[in-house]
Amino acid sequence: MKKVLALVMVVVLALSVSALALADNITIGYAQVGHESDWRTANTQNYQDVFSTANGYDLTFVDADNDHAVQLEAVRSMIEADLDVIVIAPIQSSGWEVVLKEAQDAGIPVIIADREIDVDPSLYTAWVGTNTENEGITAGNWLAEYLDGAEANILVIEGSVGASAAIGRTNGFNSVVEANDNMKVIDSQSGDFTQAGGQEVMESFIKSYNGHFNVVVCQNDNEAYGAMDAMDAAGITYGVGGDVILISFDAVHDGLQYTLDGKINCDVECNPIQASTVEGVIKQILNGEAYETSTLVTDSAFCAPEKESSYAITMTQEILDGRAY
Ligand code: GZL
Repeated sequence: MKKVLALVMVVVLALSVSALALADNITIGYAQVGHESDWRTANTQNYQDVFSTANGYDLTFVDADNDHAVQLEAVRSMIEADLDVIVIAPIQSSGWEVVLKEAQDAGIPVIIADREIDVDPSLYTAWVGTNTENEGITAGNWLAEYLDGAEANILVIEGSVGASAAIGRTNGFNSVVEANDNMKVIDSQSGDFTQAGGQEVMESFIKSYNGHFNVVVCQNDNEAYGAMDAMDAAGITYGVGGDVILISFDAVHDGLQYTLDGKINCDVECNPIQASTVEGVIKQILNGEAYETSTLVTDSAFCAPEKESSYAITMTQEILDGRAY
């Protein structure tokens, strides 16, 4: 009987200690875009690693499955729960004014992460993300240099409609196309940042333009994997020595493996490992310290080991082996 009592006492003590620990943990909400790509998977894992209970956080994570209405609802439930901080990776750049005002009225700091939104910056506390317009410019500059004046009929498989990452890459890339008379975008459609979407759009492009295009730009690696499947099925060669130049974005592991293998000619990086940067800003905000309202996560670009470039790093096995994601 005494042993049972002692065991019960130990369990009660352990539960109360863990409850106290949780009571001291910072409560964070992360309203995530979804699970549409390898990039997103790496970004989610990074947040779960950094904002762990062991690190002093109580993370409320919601995967909004690329549905803006679901994401708004998730943010509202985080406001209702009176979390210490809310982080949002916005699926789309519009439709945020009302819910951000609700968070502000509730006195909850909001950090916009990864992508951007079209609201007055006074409606949120801080932003941490990448410059996707610059990524588009890098892709365009790499292509212009690689073409060296040769004619380019370009097909673009865009990211999710309304996502700032798609808008930015499109605007950046097109600004370079407009400055180069030998480059022309003959069509662009959204592949929704997914492999299935990339394959579906590429199949449609092949039906419409087979034999009349020599460049395909995919706005993320998963779309590129789908486009490769579609071109393989149609007997269209791509990459180094192929009929089609293939450009991608994200530079996740498999995308860089394809770049090293010469299947992808150029892969422009977009770094998903952002959680520690967000954590630093959160700590400053909660401690009442000065903080940056806008923090850029830097990225690079990689090209196949065929031709040196001033806009991209030539891929090597060593670079691939050293990648975090
Ligand atoms: C970019 C990020 C994009 C990635 C895609 O910052 O928002 O969303 O490029 C992901 O892979 O789906």
